[in-house]
Amino acid sequence: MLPSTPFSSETLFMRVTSFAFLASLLALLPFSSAVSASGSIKQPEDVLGEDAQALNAFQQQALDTTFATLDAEEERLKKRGETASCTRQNLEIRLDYGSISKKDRKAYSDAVLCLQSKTANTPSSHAPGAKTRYDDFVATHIDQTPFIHYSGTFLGWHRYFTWVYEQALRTECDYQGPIPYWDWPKYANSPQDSPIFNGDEYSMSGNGEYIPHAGTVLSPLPGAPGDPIVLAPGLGGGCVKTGPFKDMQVNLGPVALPNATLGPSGGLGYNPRCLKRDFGPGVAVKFTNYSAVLHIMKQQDIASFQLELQGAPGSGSVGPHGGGHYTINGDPGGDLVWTLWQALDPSNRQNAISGTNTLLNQPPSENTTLDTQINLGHAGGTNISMRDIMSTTKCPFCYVYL
Ligand SMILES: [Cu+2]
Repeated sequence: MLPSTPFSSETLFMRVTSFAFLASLLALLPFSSAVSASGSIKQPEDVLGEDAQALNAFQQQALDTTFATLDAEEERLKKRGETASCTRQNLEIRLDYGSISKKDRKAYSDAVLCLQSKTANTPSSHAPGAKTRYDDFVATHIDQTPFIHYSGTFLGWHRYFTWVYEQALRTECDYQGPIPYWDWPKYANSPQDSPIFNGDEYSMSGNGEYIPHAGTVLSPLPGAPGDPIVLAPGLGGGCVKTGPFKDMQVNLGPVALPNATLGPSGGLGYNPRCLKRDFGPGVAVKFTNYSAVLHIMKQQDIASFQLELQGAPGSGSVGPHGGGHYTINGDPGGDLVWTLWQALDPSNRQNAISGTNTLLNQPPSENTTLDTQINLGHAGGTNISMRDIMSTTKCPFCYVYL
């Protein structure tokens, strides 16, 4: 249950073979524990049941609170003769990919293909590899990676990034259906069989072709404690040959891929190749299962919430965000869990921010505040302050996750 985005990383252990793809997934991700690529690993049934229910209860509570807040605000403005801009009537509902119709799934991937067919706004002097509108988003993510991960802007930036990407799908490529997200834990046992990744014409394409390979070893972040994290190999590894993105050409990167060299111009150069994927239950089952996501939801302050989401350096965990990354080799985001978490205690959490403006505060930088400005470069959007992106039901946003 988390939205996802396109991106990259550098110092991060995130390895992003297919940033490209991520963007499309802007709204999806899950996982949990394992070792081989056998596909037989399961979350323990009893634990799954209990934790899934607890997570469900959180989600219901969050929704109730959000609706009550919306209604109260509408009432308040009405008394003053004003009209609320975000109400139950125009609220956008983001849905699990498997819950939207096949027609909408197809329309969604068509819209992503459409973005990939339009010319980039990014000047080639800035990122020679950015050829398409889709690449604009990937390039921005590569560019800003040192400031938007393990930083105070992490959650807000990815929320805005996801939203602007969706606006592009709607306004530039005429997508009219609901915005889908990837329900991480729901498909953690077997992401390759999920409606998102099963490779049929309604999916976001399937796994890469199977190439026997070892797992990925992630070195600790620079300056961070701990041993390398070993990720189980997935069931793919080669080029994606099924579904809507079977002929997709990835232009940018790679960035911070453990077993590959950095792409030209720091990942911003032109480096055309096929879209590769390597997912399987190993990583997903370990890091995006119901227990893992519930663990995040139980964090009481924003610092621990976002740290656990990304995986605390030295903890041996990549967190659900990292698990989603490694499951799809893309950016899973985390807006869904953040949105839920905020709604569980709005008075304390709505405007809570923790961290500085650089990755793990390297180099040292100022604390992120509500006044901190973010932007998405050539991807789109405007300069916007953190203050204006803290709520998903205040302008410019008006959405919830179901
Ligand atoms: Cu990211």
